[in-house]
Amino acid sequence: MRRPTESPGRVPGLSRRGFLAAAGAGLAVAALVPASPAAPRRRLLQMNGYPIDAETPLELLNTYITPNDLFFVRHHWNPTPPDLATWALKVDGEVERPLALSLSDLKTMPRASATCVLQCAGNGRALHRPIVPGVQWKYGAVGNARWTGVRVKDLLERAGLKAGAKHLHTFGSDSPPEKVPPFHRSVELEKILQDGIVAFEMNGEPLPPLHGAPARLVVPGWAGDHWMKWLVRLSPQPSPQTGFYMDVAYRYPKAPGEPGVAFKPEEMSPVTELFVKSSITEAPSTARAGKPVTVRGFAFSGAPDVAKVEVTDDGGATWAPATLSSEHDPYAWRLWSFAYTPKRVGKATLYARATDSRGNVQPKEAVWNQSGYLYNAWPSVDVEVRG
Ligand SMILES: Nc1nc2c(c(=O)[nH]1)N[C@H]1C(S)=C(S)[C@@H](COP(=O)(O)O)O[C@H]1N2
Ligand SMILES: [Mo]
Repeated sequence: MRRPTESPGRVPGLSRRGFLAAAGAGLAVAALVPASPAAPRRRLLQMNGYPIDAETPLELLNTYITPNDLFFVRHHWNPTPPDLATWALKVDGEVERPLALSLSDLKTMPRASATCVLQCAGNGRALHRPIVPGVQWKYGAVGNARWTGVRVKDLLERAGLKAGAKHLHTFGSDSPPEKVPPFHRSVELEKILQDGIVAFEMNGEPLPPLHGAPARLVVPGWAGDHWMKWLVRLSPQPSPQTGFYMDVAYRYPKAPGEPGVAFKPEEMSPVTELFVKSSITEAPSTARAGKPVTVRGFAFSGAPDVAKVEVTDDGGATWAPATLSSEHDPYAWRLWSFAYTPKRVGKATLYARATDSRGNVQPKEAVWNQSGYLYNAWPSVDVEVRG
């Protein structure tokens, strides 16, 4: 195939680097180069690396479905959403028939939905000690939503997935400021063929721009960095994607180490499944001895279900089971409540812990790591018990 010799111009939704990658991957150059020089894209130029990052107040995460307008937002840089009029999802790489599907094409395919948790790998980073750099998420970089679209499996079958493919490379339309590496990622095909959805609806509404309109990847049970927003291209390949967001970021220690001592690259593997975790969203600050009060929260895991949530008021010597609400779906969170009757006057510290359907138990301490990923220590609240 002819390699472009001059600047390809600015193609909506495709950076020059993305263009070269696409050209290298066998897309027709003619289809990508506009006939006449394209006008510069009408958008602001980002001057530094500060993105849009916003978490949900913990006490508002008290419903099974997190409303769209309260759902946390995590962008690596200012979004440059695709032009909805010309948007197409390209499927190329290890396939027999490369595709370019419009939103209406996608909507003619069989629908699939999943109600599940989206949590940023860095949720709880602010709670690690010693402190680690990065967005100082506390509790609310997580939400539970109903995602609707088409199965990745159906898309890849339509394109004629070849046997040699093992990793799905994913690309969004956002592009970083100068000299910053692009947010290019890949997901293991085995996982994405089982559970992956290209979603164009969130909680029954068209996917909002902040959450990746017109379509994003949904990877139930896996951390948010896999959930590519503003999707423009899927490319099955034999090897994982390379680059900063694969080789340096989103890596977690294989075994715990000394807090504050950075792990070496070979001591870490990619972040994939979420860890079992409960959070407390509601608890009284005061109570009376002998009178029950209600403590509430949610719990989820990278396993499809939560088996139980327990509460202790003696530092973990004894645990009592919380009541799980009846609403649940694979990889969704489970709301729980606990009627606590304090016995003694004084300060009571309550801790919660969840156990998932594979028997993983939420640990008292999270594993410190220099990126502050997957914090999941027991949450606690203090209650002042009066006589
Ligand atoms: N294109 C693109 N997709 C992206 C990101 C991004 O910066 N660009 N951030 C990822 C990260 S790290 C997370 S946690 C989720 C956050 O999704 P939300 O903003 O819908 O909550 O999107 C993921 N998908
Ligand atoms: Mo994230």
